[in-house]
Amino acid sequence: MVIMGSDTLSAALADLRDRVAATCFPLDLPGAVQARLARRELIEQLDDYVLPRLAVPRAPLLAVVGGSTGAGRSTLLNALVGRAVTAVGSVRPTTRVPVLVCRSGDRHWFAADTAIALRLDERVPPGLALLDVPDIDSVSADNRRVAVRLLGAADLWVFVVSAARYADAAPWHLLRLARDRNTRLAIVLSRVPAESADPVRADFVRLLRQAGLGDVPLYPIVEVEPGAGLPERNVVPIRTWLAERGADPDARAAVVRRTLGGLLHSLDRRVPPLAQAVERQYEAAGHTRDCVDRAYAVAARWASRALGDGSLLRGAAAGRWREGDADGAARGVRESLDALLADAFARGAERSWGCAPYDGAPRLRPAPVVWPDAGEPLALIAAVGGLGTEPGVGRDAAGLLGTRIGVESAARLILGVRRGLRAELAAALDAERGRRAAAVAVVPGRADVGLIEALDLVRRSA
Ligand SMILES: Nc1nc2c(ncn2[C@@H]2O[C@H](COP(=O)(O)OP(=O)(O)O)[C@@H](O)[C@H]2O)c(=O)[nH]1
Ligand SMILES: [Mg+2]
Repeated sequence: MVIMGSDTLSAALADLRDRVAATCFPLDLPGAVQARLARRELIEQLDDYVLPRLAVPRAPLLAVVGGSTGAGRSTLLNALVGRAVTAVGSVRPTTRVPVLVCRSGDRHWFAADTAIALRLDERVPPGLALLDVPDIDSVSADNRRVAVRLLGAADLWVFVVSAARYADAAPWHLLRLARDRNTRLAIVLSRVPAESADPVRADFVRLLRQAGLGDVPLYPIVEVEPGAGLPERNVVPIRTWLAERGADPDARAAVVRRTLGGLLHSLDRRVPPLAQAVERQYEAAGHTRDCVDRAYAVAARWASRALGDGSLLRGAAAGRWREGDADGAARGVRESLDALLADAFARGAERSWGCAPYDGAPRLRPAPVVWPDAGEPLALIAAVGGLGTEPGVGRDAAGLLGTRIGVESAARLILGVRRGLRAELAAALDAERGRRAAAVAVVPGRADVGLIEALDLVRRSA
């Protein structure tokens, strides 16, 4: 039961809407595409229909005249009003800008919107506003989208299907949607050839029953000569059906209750899968983060050990040192540091391969790093040589530096350079870890979303 104008319900729905808007499904997991679509539809319906309708329960009923290209929607709308308020055309798509027709006294209910042309006419039945929308099967995707959105914003639908094309898929998809949402609906079978009116109608009714729409009011309109107006005997019943719906506040409230109730009811079906999709994203993001964190932590530990065990002083650096070329040896150390970092990157990449499949590939090569050496090649050489505790090049360099600037100053300098090297290594690996996990950083936490709690609140308020 929908309590019209209930502030609690409006507040609960606004909260649900914001929570739905806060979801995102950036990871290409199974079901993510559907979740993105369902999210958008839900937000649009809440924004376009449910929330505005609850805010102004006494506004006129919005009746949309929808249907496929050339079905004769605009022709029908003009016949309903009794005047050419909207363009009829054989060039498709005929209805580009939606046209809203209402009585002048009802104009204030409709916000000025440049995307909709407003026509005032006192012949519109009281309590109603009629809306001519683009074709649901328009060649233009934008038009199709506008049409479906406007159908979603309406209290009731007059859905026009032409006798020539009633078997097409496009109208049935929307008719089933209306059925599932319990939208108040009348169906017009237009342009029925007079000579085959009975079999065409019978076949259409059979399809309606099959689609679970057997009890929807059906209004056939016979095909007329080009330029001739639609027969009043066909139009009057449609006008009457509409007029009855808008006639008085109770009748209007009944329509709104039904359409709004149908939409609210559909939330029970639509919100839980969204919550599950959020959960799947959350779990996948957590798994990715853990795996990437572990991979780069292992790589960082390995690099840190290699930095201090003298292994960087083997090879080219040692050779140049033995030739008495300290600057050359320091250059060799820097080359070894580059190789060490590249190796650490490769280790991190290897361990995290496949655990962040939604992100870009891991980088095997780090960006170039400027290694600290405090302007003193001896300090750099000693810093990667274990502070003189191991025999060899590093110890020699530390000893030489000690005799030059004093043992204490040398130790301080070497320690500082070593700290700097460690920090550079850690920062480079950490940046790569962050880059690898960046794609999942936007996935909201499970508790932040609270869709089911918000849905429960809507249920309790409705
Ligand atoms: N001969 C004939 N033409 C019609 C009939 N109904 C609509 N049309 C024409 O079909 C074309 C499309 O009609 P329109 O109302 O613009 O269709 P819409 O695209 O659904 O709005 C126009 O040229 C109309 O004049 C009819 O009963 N007989
Ligand atoms: Mg039209």
